[in-house]
Amino acid sequence: MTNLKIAIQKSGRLSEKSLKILAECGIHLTNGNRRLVSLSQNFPVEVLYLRDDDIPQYVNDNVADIGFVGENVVEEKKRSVKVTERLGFAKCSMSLAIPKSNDYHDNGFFNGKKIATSYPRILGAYLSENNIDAEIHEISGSVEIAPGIGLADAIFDIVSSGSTLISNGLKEVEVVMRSEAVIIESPRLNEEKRKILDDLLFRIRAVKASKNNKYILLNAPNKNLDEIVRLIPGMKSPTIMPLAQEGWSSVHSVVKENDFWDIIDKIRALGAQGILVIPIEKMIV
Ligand code: PRT
Ligand code: ZN
Repeated sequence: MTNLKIAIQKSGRLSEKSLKILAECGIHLTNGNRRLVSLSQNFPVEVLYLRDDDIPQYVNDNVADIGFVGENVVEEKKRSVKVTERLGFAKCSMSLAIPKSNDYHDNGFFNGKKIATSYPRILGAYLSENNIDAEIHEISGSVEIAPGIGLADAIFDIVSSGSTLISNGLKEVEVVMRSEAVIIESPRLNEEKRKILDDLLFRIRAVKASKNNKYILLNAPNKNLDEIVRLIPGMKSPTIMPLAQEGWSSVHSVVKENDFWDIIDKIRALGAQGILVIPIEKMIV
């Protein structure tokens, strides 16, 4: 039987969340202790545990069929893999940072400077696009300490909260790219594997949609029903049921998490009461 081989980071920032997505898709893995490979008894996949830097290469070479990895790593490794789905976690920027006491006006600052990074390819592309003549100093870890010990004038690294920069006396001055975890796929999937991937993506999208939406129930005065329904159109249209109390209805619908507070204010102003908001576990649109 064919299994879709999924590469996941063995241990690091992406590991838990990648495994959680599979679990939320109802995929149970045996031997969850991440030795080398886990199999699933209820879905045709097997999981390979790798260093994140190796994932694009393994997917490119068809050792794995798909991989869960940061976009920054995909960009740096430049293999012929395709980004299939964005996963919305491990969000970060790839940024240039300099000692906070330096004046900065524009990226011309970097001309003639030495920049330490673990991402020479992304940085190199940025410098040449911007006609900046700087020296790239490649180091594999603790990039943020390079200016402090006189190894470089600036750094190009991952920034998320920014606290690592602050504690090293640096400031972010240019965001070169934004990144999040993505699924990449091999350029050579056969039909059987493509079908498994499509089934997996169907489940992943249902899980993602459920997280971005909430189920909402409320009581509304009938005189404002039309306006309220316009604000919470739901998936097709809301369910409306009469309340025992004359002149009132119960409205059930789905709202987007991002629009939520804005909508709540508006429907309250239209007289909605007893508003209940409930998380959705899976959502098939
Ligand atoms: O061992 P392996 O090679 O598999 O793992 P790794 O150590 O190379 O990677 P890991 O687990 O640290 O990160 C995996 C991926 O998570 C990265 O490639 C990014 O796509 C993503 N990611 C998201 C981050 C961060 N946020 C992040 N903050 N990766 C690293 N960091 C580092 C950053 O370099 C900084 O030094 O965390 C530090 C703290 O960041 P601040 O700004 O929050 O202080
Ligand atoms: Zn790594």
